[in-house]
Formats: sequence, C-alpha cells, structure tokens
Amino acid sequence: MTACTPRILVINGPNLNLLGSREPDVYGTATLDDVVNLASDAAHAHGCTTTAMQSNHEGELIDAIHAARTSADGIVINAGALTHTSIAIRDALAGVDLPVVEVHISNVHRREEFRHHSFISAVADTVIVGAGVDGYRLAVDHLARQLRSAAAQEEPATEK
Ligand code: CA2
Repeated sequence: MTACTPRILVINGPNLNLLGSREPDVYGTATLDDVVNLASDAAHAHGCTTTAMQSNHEGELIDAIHAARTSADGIVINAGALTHTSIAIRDALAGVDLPVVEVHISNVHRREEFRHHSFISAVADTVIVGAGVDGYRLAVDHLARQLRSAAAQEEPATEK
C-alpha cells in the first residue's frame, strides 16, 4: 500500500457551470455536477481522490492552481475560453510543477479558428479534446494511473 492517497484537482473555467443548460449539440446534456461525479468515480477506482472547483474569474483559477502546490498531486483542467487567451493561467500551471491534463469537451480544432490555439497545451503533459464529458473520465483515469505508478516506485522495498 502507498503511504498516502494521490489527490487530483479538477478545475473548470468560465461558463462551464452552464453545462447541460444550453448548447447540448456542442457540449452534451451532462451538468457540471455530473462531471464532478464522474471524475470522482474514476479517481476512486484507482484509490485516488478528487477535489473540484469551478470559477468564472481568472484570478480565482490562478489562486486554485497555486494552492494545488500543497493540496494536490495532479491537475485536470478545462479552462474554458481562457484556454485561448490566458498567459497567466499558463504561467501558473508551469509554476506549480504538477502533472497537468488539459481537457476540452468539444473538438476545438473543428470549431472557429480562435479556438485552435491553446496557451495551456504547451505546459500540459496530456491533452484530451472532443471526447465529450467522457474526456474528464479519461483524464482522471490517465492521471491516476500515472500518480499510482509514481507512488509505487517511491515506496521502499518490502521485506520478505
Ligand atoms: O470544449 C470545451 O470544453 C471548451 O473548453 C468549452 C469553452 C470554450 O470556450 C472552449 O473553446 C472549449 C466554453 C464553455 C462554455 O460552456 C457552456 C456550456 C453550456 C452552455 C453554455 C456554455
């Protein structure tokens, strides 16, 4: 057994609190609560935990990323439209030295040109786009496997 449980912070940015209420053709019908629950279930399947936060404010997202330095072992982030504009969020993620998985519900590359560039992708370890809200499950599953395997390698060898 590992000494402690890997902790995953799931961050959602602007307007993602509206999931399930509008634009079902683009974002599906699942709500943000559904996303939080599916991420939590995926983490628990690996013996990991999740904490979820959503904010419509860039500074609050940055504060949450900074706080993750001491409260989380990895980050799953859908920064919403700030993905395409925020160097500040990119710098925050680069500064915390945690594994990062970037998620987008829609296939941003099949949409308007302004959604094609992400400031986050260059500092993310993994990027998942266009899998719908299932992308969060894939992201947590991937990150949890990585964190569990890193924790196992750090464990001292057991006596036989
Ligand atoms: O596909 C994604 O996950 C996005 O990050 C979602 C952002 C968008 O700006 C990015 O380009 C791609 C927008 C989130 C808005 O979500 C809504 C959900 C339902 C109704 C209205 C907005």
